[in-house]
Amino acid sequence: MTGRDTDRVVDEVIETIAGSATEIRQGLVGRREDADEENPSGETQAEADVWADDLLADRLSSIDGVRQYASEERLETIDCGDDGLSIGVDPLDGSSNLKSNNTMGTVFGVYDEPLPAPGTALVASGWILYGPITTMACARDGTVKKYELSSDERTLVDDDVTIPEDPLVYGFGGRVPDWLDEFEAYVREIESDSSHKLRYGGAMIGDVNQVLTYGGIFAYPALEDAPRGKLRLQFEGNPIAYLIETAGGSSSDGTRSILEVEPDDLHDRVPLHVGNDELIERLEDALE
Ligand code: FBP
Repeated sequence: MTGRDTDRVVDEVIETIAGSATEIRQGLVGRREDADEENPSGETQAEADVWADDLLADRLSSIDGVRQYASEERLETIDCGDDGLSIGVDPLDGSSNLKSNNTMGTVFGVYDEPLPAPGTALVASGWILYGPITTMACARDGTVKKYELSSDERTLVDDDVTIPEDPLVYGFGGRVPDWLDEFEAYVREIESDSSHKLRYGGAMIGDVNQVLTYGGIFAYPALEDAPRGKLRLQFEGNPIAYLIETAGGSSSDGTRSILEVEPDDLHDRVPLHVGNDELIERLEDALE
């Protein structure tokens, strides 16, 4: 694909996801129950997970220049062309928050290789945050932009989002008794700094968006019984790492940037740590 074709397809993907967001938000009403099915990672799906995945699969796979659609909610990729870009999506991140009506998101990555691919193959990534208002953060061409979305408009509210220098918030997933000792010791150090505040909402996008807004660190780490953590590399780890790194922060799987992790399988998991450089450096030192 030429650079110009890539730009056109990325534009269309971003437009399509932005244009679907308010519809997805409204479609959550009446779809908060479990769907009696499991996703490929063995988690129970909500009706809304399956519905949002079908909606995005239809729309994104019909864009000319998209070769593959893949999501956390389906085992196999949808192959729609021999050439072009591949889209990896978590249609509803944090869908266990549906029941309690708390924050959720949609995450996407646009890769210029067939999936599974490493994060170095990303040409764009982003997320929708279904908060009190619907916003979109998007990374491409070395810049992160933030938009507010309404049913028919995408309004640019920040054309160069960077992670604030002084870290303020932290949030860590997984049960504390399941954390590795080295990770727990690191957390205690972060907590002991009185300038840091705990923020954890059970939806990665909500928590990572706090880090992007205020500075700090979010992690869903390796656990005693889950050495690769919980979050999926193609659909969550890579897109989040790409966006946070583009905004001037860092990502790590514990030893290196998440973008350098080579995938073995479409549904691989990865220990995820993202935030200010200094906090990620200290984390890697602590886990050594
Ligand atoms: P889903 O994409 O299946 O919702 O899972 C991801 C997630 O909900 C993250 O958003 C969140 O950080 C994490 O799982 C919460 O997991 P736990 O419920 O184990 O704390």
